[in-house]
Amino acid sequence: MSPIVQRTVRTTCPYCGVGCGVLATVTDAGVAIQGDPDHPANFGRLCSKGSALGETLSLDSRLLHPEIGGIRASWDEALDTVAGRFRETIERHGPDSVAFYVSGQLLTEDYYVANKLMKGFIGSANIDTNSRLCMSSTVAGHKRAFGEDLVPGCYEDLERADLVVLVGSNTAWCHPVLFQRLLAARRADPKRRIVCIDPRRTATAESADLHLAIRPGSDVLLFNGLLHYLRHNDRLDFDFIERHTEGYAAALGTARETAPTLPAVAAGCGLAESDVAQFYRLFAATERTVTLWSQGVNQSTSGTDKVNAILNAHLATGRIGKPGAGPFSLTGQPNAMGGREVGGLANQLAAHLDLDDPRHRRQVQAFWRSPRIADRPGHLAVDLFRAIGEGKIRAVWIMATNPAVSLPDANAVRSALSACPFVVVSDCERDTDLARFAHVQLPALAWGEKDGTVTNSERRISRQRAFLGAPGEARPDWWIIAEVARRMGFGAAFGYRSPAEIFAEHVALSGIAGAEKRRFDLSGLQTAYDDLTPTQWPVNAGHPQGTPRLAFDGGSGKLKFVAVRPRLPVNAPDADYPLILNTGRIRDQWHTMTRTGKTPRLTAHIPEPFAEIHPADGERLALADGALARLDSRYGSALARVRFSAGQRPGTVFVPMHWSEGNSRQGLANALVNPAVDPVSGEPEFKHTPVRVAPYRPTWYGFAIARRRLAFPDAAYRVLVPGGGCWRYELAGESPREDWRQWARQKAGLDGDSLDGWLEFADPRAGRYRCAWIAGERIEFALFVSPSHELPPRDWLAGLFAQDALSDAARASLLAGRPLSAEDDQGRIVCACFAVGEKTLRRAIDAEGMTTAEQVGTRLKAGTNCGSCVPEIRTLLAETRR
Ligand SMILES: Nc1nc2c(c(=O)[nH]1)N[C@H]1C(S)=C(S)[C@@H](COP(=O)(O)OP(=O)(O)OC[C@H]3O[C@@H](n4cnc5c(=O)[nH]c(N)nc54)[C@H](O)[C@@H]3O)O[C@H]1N2
Ligand SMILES: Nc1nc2c(c(=O)[nH]1)N[C@H]1C(S)=C(S)[C@@H](COP(=O)(O)OP(=O)(O)OC[C@H]3O[C@@H](n4cnc5c(=O)[nH]c(N)nc54)[C@H](O)[C@@H]3O)O[C@H]1N2
Ligand code: SF4
Ligand SMILES: [Mo]
Repeated sequence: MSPIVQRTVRTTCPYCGVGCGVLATVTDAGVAIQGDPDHPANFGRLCSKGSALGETLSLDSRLLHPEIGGIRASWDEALDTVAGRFRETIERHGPDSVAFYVSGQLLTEDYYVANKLMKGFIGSANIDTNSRLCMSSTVAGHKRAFGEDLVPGCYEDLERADLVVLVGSNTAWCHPVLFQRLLAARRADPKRRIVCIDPRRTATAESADLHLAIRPGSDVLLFNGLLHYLRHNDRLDFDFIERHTEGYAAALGTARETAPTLPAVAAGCGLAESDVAQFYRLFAATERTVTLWSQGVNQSTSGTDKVNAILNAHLATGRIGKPGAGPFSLTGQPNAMGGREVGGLANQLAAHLDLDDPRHRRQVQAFWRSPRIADRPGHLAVDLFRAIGEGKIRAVWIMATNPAVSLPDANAVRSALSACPFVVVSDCERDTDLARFAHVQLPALAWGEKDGTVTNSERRISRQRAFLGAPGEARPDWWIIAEVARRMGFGAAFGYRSPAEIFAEHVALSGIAGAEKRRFDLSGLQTAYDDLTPTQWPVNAGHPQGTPRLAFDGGSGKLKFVAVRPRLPVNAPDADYPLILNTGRIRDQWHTMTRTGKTPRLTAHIPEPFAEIHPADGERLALADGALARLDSRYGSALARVRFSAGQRPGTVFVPMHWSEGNSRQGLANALVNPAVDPVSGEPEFKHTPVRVAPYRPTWYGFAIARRRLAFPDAAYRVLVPGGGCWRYELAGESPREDWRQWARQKAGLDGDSLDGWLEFADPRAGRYRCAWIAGERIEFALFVSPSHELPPRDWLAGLFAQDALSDAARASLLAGRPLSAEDDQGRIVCACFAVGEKTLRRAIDAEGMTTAEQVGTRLKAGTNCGSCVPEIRTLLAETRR
């Protein structure tokens, strides 16, 4: 790490779409990270992931040089190879035989250049993005209702609303700082209400005033029922409907027909009538209502219809674009919104202009001075990889996303990639699951090294600024793309020298969009790029300071109701696959874990892939809490640690999306997920796959902890968990083993016969084995094996690796796996910021009779920094009370 500055740099968090401002200070001891008190998204707060950013900057696993066929190459060789192969493929098979697959984790400038090269110069629209997996149902729903992809509201609306309805959003874990703002607003005015609609009782649901554990996929029915209820109870804003909307009668007709009565809705949604009635009454009575949604809505085969069902309720009540009232789609990735602005999806053009509008195409082509312009949509993500598998696409360039892990039916994606004649991967990391398929790997700059802009969920553009120098030969993505463009013969249009020049071009193009009556318009932006302060678009002559809220006061065409019919997910559970697999996120991991998975502080909360299931289902299936289960779908299989949870809806099982083959063996959720997509948006149904769950019965369970990374080709299940100064492996194996000592000593790297410092307990008849190796005063290695999953907790043992000298007491209890004194046993980490464990919390709550999270905070500091663990502390308090 070579510090280029010794001052504090104002930048933006690279994780979620909240888009928090970050102050990064490079010191000799590393990079200190703080929330930016002046940033309007977070006012100084950061969540557990944001505050651990300084711990994710190591270069250990980075890709630092271009590689061709896994061998280091020069930039010239690599770029010429990419340009040459793309040109050749296009000459032989036409522009639609190549594709880019990009990401909402690119900066706007990178994204802009990629889109320009593909749509304007290659002349195909085969550029799609991981936002297809994320926001595309919302984009499609917005376009149907507003004619443009617009988020009308802003974060402040959440604080001014009297009712916030969270649909399919685990905000507490996935947009934690925004959730903290929401909870603070409710504390300030306890009349405010939060309703959470989610099949699972999530941390978000725990904090809500009302939780509707909806039947998966039935949201359209619930919101059609709401529209019908609002009409029936005369709560509609007919003035607004008349003046600003069209299509009301048809939408209401369909709502009446499909959601005729409250009992019918409650039955269809699997909810208690009284709960549905309470939600409807609250919504009807509360003028200042914000409905906020994310992936429980989008990632569905009726995702676009779910979005429009929600929008219909807001249009019918005129609650849109007003302080404290409006529909609000949360974006996931740091620059999901920026990608939408540059037209990064295969069915968009650029700057909110339309691919299917010949005038728009002519304007963009003239602006780009490009030889051609794509005139029909390209392949959408899932379909794109199918086209690769079918040989229709023969060269693909993947940037800042890992489709081998994050696309549904991952096994099919992997076979498509291995059949593809030419795969280019731009990434910061060297050894991802995707890298194995790459013919050329291009090293990209990472967060902290690159410069550009991102746009958050409330349309706010912020700068990401570099505070570290470029490591190795890594380069910014925009530079890599522009160099390939130049080598393909398009140099004149790609001669950028800085992200500022690209941004200026993007701003100029947005002016054309503004003139075409698009709300997306940055033409009024006056500030110099380097000084850009967080600004909400549109920024134009009418709104030189930006626009917090988009008013719908006529002028830009009528808003449209869309008549939507409830549909069941396309793949229904059956006798062979009777449970519904739901997938999503956990609090402290980000996607495929390339950054968050490196930090012990963030892996401590939930270290392993798990399958959360209702205890009644679990017992019926002979599963045991803490043991392993095998999950099978029509597409593939996976292993996961069983977690019984009464908050899981019976008939469903939840598995996190994060684990890859690289950090687990058989922990990949998307090996199971069906590739069904929404017919309008093409977004995959990640939340609903029929599966079968059964006990997995290995011959042995175990874990190993070592100071260096180890390989376990002989374990059928393996999960890597980084610790402070050690690596831990959760293991299970199918082949019986007699020679545990030999195996352990080989893993520990010991070849002599000396048993100096070797502690061991073996009970071969029972299949139990435990050993530890102490060199001098320090523990170097430990292995625990048992025929059952019941092994000692790992946190205490792993903690010993952080010590330079073991105490006598620690030595004495090493093989017990437990400290002699219970006080030394923290248990699983709950508060990642201050490393406070579950057992410590329970003991303190119990001993001191604590009843509130505030008391816990005062006593143990837990929950007082980012607050992400407060919902969990509340659960512990409630359990202890019981
Ligand atoms: N910690 C963390 N935060 C993140 C990310 C991360 O990886 N880790 N990723 C970011 C990204 S890219 C995104 S897109 C967002 C996603 O943020 P969220 O959408 O909040 O996260 P998910 O866990 O994918 O899914 C949300 C919820 O949808 C529920 N759900 C499933 N089926 C249905 C249904 O039929 N109806 C309803 N109403 N709900 C349903 C699930 O049970 C789940 O709790 O998070 C962002 N923030
Ligand atoms: N089962 C299931 N699957 C899902 C989801 C789900 O809910 N369930 N959610 C979906 C959603 S919403 C999303 S957004 C996707 C996310 O899935 P992915 O986009 O595949 O996940 P990431 O781990 O964020 O991948 C980012 C990659 O880009 C690299 N990278 C980071 N920064 C840069 C950069 O600046 N330049 C370059 N070139 N590379 C960079 C990282 O090292 C990493 O390898 O997953 C989707 N998949
Ligand atoms: S909420 Fe957390 S992950 Fe999201 S932007 Fe803020 S600090 Fe980053
Ligand atoms: Mo996402």
